Amino acid sequence: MAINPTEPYDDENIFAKILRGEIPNKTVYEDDHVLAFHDINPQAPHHILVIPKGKYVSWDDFSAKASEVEIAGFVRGVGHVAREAGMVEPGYRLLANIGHDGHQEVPHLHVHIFAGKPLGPMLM
Ligand code: IU
Repeated sequence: MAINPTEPYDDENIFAKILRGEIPNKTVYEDDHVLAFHDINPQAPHHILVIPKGKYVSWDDFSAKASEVEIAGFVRGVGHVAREAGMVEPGYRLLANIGHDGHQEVPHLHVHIFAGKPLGPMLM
């Protein structure tokens, strides 16, 4: 079920549990600001999720409330993951779903990285 991006942060959401190490994940990269791991239900040959370590429901509250250091750390983390995975030359797609109409299902901000084949035009 899609979430409301203005709802308070839920400490029991699945990505919060992953960040606390309570649920296993296939980690691709981790630093002080981000955790990147393979999506459990990949929609492309390479499908990685990158999440900030701070408690942000969505792009909405992250962009409004996160510090400059957190924002820079997240943006740099996403770019680092794509570069390290060799995606830059063939190309890749970033996607963030926000709220009900954006079909966001997990209430912790995440950016999807899709790669590994020509992805075609953006789907609606
Ligand atoms: P969305 O942007 O909130 O719709 O995407 C949530 C993603 O989280 C989706 O691609 C799921 O396959 C993925 N995911 C996951 O990787 N591990 C989990 O335990 C759960 C969801 I629940």
